[in-house]
Amino acid sequence: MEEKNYRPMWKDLGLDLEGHDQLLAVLGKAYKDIYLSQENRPKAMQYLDFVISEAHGLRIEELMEAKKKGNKVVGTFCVYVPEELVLAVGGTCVGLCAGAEIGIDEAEKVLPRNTCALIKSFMGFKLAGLCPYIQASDLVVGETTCDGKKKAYEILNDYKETYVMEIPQMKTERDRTLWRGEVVQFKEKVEEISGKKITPENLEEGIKIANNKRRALQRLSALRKSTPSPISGLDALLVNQIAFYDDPLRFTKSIHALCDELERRVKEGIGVSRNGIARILVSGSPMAVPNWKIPFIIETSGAVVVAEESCVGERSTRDLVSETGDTLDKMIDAIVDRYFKIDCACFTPNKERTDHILDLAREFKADGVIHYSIQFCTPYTVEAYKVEKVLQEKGIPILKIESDYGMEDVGQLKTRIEAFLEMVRK
Ligand code: BJ8
Repeated sequence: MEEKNYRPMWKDLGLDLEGHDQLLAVLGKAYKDIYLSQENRPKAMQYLDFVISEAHGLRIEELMEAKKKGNKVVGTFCVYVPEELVLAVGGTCVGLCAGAEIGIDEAEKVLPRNTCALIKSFMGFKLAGLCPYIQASDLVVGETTCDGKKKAYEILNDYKETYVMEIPQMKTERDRTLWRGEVVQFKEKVEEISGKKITPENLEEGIKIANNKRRALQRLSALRKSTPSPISGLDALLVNQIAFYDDPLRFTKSIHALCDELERRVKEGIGVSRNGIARILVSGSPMAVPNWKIPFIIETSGAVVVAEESCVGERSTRDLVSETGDTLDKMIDAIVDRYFKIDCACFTPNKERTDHILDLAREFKADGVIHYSIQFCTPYTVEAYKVEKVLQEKGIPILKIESDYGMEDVGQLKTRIEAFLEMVRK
């Protein structure tokens, strides 16, 4: 099939064409080396291969078509942004590029060097003109989670207007009231940019679409409890990453098709790994596309990742919005409650998260936990102490690692992870 020429579209979006070509070449090679080299992948992963290959092409074209019809694109960096409200007005929520070491020189002109890689990455993508999603966004939404993001949004705002939602840091009734106010204000913002009113009818629809996507991801997650796991951690991570930018209806259908295949595999005892291989729960900072480094190292060291306690994973999919509300107010309350359960390390105290890690380790029969913090991510790096303590009390082996998006530490990480797996297997 002849390759489509998206260059005119990228030019219209204001991308740096030369830098963008280089980015796609690097990503294509990394994908081939990391993903396509895996053995015994489910056939249904071909859909995900296609989506990733068209992440900057066909998907952007679809968004531009939707925009022509008056539907808005809302770019986000955090799972706190309630996508139901955007879906209610026929809009699309997209996760913005933040997972590659890109435009670092540009980013470091405006940010300290010792800033977390995720923040440097989204700044770098914007400043170097390499993220078509931010260029296509009608609204970019930041949030007051960690200090690094919060302050970086002030700078990002100089280059792309950034609307910031205030996320409370505790979970008292007072904090819930604040959060409800933020959700209502965001609803008004969405109405303003779209020129459409959010009604009980269209919000009900938005809630269903988002919940159905989560249900499909929950089904996938549950299948990974089987021994042997019918899918690799790398592939499951990819599914969770793509959930942030693919068309939600098409994505949901495709993930159910993948789950049908995985169910057949489970029945037949077919897995991506052999029985007896170490099962690892990865916990910590989110891994945005194309941050595949840690699961790649784990899975090429003789183990399989069975779950991710992370925003690109279980944390963003485990809770649904209650569908029982019959008035706008009740629906907003249901949204507020659902998002308020998110146990990001930015919260204090955050016992829910450590409890949840224990539950996951048990449910997924994990032999050990690898706690991953992006270097300079204070919330997750500091909270790792509590996570380690709780797991050690229960006799669950844990390895704490910190890393950025560079490849310089791969050898060192591999040595540490192999030693950990060796210990876990004994
Ligand atoms: S709800 S995890 S998506 S904030 S890695 S930028 S925390 S210094 S990404 Fe997150 Fe929302 Fe929380 Fe989830 Fe800061 Fe840490 Fe960097 Fe982070």
